[in-house]
This record gives sequence, structure tokens and C-alpha cells, in this order.
Amino acid sequence: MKLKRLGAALFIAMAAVLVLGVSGIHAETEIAKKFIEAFDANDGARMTAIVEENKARIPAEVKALIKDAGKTANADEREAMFYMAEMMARLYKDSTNDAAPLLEVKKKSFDARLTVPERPVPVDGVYIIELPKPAQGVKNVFRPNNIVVKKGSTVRWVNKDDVAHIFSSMPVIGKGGISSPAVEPGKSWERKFDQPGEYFYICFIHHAMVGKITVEE
Ligand SMILES: [Cu+2]
Repeated sequence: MKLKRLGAALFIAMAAVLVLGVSGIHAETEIAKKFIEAFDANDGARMTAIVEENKARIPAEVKALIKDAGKTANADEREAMFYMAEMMARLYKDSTNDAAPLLEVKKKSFDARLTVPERPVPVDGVYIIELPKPAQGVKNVFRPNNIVVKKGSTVRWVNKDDVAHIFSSMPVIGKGGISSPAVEPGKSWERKFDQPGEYFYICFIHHAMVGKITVEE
């Protein structure tokens, strides 16, 4: 057991060395490495050229960066990886008009900020999401923040916090339609979901406050 732990510690230390490159993040492929170097050098023209020269490869490169980001335990590094993937996907979109890789990055980086999907039991046919008071250093959260519900379900957000929250869907990366008023402390707001799909949403006041409703057929 002790040996195993030592092994894990060594592995983490080695990973940290690998990760601490010029940019502080580690990429698997030559294209991604060159792209990150160009970013570090603040060389936008070079970044564009890399995407132009490797157009056919870029969707796969973006996917690989997303995958690597997903495996990265350190939140700052993960954000940096997603950021690189987004930059690459954005330049690819500018060049080809194909927005699919960019949407994929945005969805996956949003997903990475959520807890694992839950299938809570509805109370009297209503799914409850609490907006709790700050506790143990955790504040401004939807709890749970990632739920799967059946089509036709109602979701109710209950504000038990001391401050108001206003939240709204991010229709670019999913379905629109969540658009709460200012939900004051002690108040709640609900919405019925008749359309299957993924609803990503965010608090207007506290941008780190994110949530997702997946509506199943
Ligand atoms: Cu808020």
C-alpha cells in the first residue's frame, strides 16, 4: 500500500514536470505543440497558419485536446487545455465556417465544470434544485447542478441562499428556454421541460454558477 502511494506520488511529480512546458500545459501531438508554442509567443498569424495548413486534421486535434483536458485533474491546467482547444476550434471555424468543433469544445468545457449527472427522485412530480446558503467555503452553486429528467417534467429552483440569483440558458451550446427572473431569497422559480435535449444554464450574477438539465424522451 505504501509503495503504491509512493508510486502514485512519483507519477504525479513526473506528470507535473511533463506538464510544465513552455506554456504550462502538455499536448500530445506536433500540431497541438506548435499551436501552443505560437500562442505562448503571442503569434496570432502563426496560430492561424497552423490551422490553415492542417485544416483536415484540426477537428481530430480539437477532439484530442478536449480528451486530454478531460483527463487533467488540475483545474487551472484543464481550463488552459480547453482554452487552447477553443482557440484552435475558433480559428478553424473562421477558416471553414464549420462550427461543430467549437460547439463541442464549449459543451465539453461546460460539462467539465459540473458534477456527474444525477437522476434524482422527483418530489410530487417536481425535480428540486436548491440554491443553498454558503457553507464550508462553497457558495453560489446549484445543487444538484447536473440532472437528467424525463420529458414533460417540471424543475423547480428553490433559493435558500441570502442573495438573489438570475439564471438563463446558454442557447448557443444547447437548448434555450431557461430564463428566470431575479429569484430572491426564500423564493423559487420553475419551468416545465417538454422538449428533449441538453439545457446548459448559468447565473447572470455569478458566472461560476453553472448547471445542466438533460431532458430525455
Ligand atoms: Cu447567482
